[in-house]
Amino acid sequence: MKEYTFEDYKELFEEHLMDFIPDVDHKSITLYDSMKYSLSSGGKRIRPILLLAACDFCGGKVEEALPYACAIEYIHTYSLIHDDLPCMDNDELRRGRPTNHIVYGEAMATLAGDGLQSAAFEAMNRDMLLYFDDPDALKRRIRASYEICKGSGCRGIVAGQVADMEAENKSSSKEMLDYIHLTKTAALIVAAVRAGAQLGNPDNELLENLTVYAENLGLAFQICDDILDVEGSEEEMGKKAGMDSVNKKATYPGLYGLEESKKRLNNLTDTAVDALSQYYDNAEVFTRLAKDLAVRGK
Ligand code: GRG
Repeated sequence: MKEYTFEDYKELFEEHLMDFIPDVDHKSITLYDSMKYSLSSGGKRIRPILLLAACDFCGGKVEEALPYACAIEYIHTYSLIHDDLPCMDNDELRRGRPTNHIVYGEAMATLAGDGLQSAAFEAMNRDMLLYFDDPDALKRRIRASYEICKGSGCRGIVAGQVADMEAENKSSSKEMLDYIHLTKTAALIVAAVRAGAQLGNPDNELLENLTVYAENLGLAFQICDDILDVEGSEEEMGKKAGMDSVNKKATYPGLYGLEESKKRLNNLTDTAVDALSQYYDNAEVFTRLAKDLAVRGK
């Protein structure tokens, strides 16, 4: 059986990135081009890598998780396109390139986001249709799809985006800041890990440990993004730095200061790594990702 490294998951994912984007009628080719523009502009692919790794970790078949890995990256990419729109964060740079609406206009960018979101659900449903005569395999896929629907919905990133918008120009409580980070960022990371796990055969303890890992990683991920927005460069982030303070966002450095934010980033990383410590070297992909992230935010 093949042992995958972080790079192997990424390479496999990149090979299949466009597999579940439906062939559109030539008359709608601008929609296709606009979706492809954002998808293929080189994100870090953290969520699909986590999904493939969690499936593998829980004894599932990595190649069979590809429709779900693509679905989560399509949803993530749609959320970035919409987040960058003038009516939201009004950003002009993403993944090191002009944002979708700068290239294709606001209306097309909105529709590219919509198209990516529905392509995600189409990919998962098309896969489930193949397993009607295998109830166990079908159940695993329904569970995985449910995790992704939940993380991307109005208790997940959409709620996070609303809370993030409404917290602009206000002083937020610590509780509110945690809520924003848990929904805006951690929800899709938790969805990636849990969906991948569901495609394998995890026992309750393993699923719980992976969830603790993902929640802590998700919070650490957002704190790292907040720190880089203050201290990082445009080149490092692929987007304009300093925008949180321009937009008067609720952020960790804003509420706790940089030093405290870095401490919290380290504590969250330790908690994430500890959650999987009993699995030793087998959890290397997960622990390396968490540790590399903490280094980025240092
Ligand atoms: C539902 C419109 C809508 C938005 C949801 C995801 C989101 C909320 C907003 C996007 C902006 C943002 C700062 C989100 C926080 C999560 C985050 C740090 C996203 C960037 O993810 P990376 O670093 O990006 O994985 P790449 O480009 O590498 O894929």
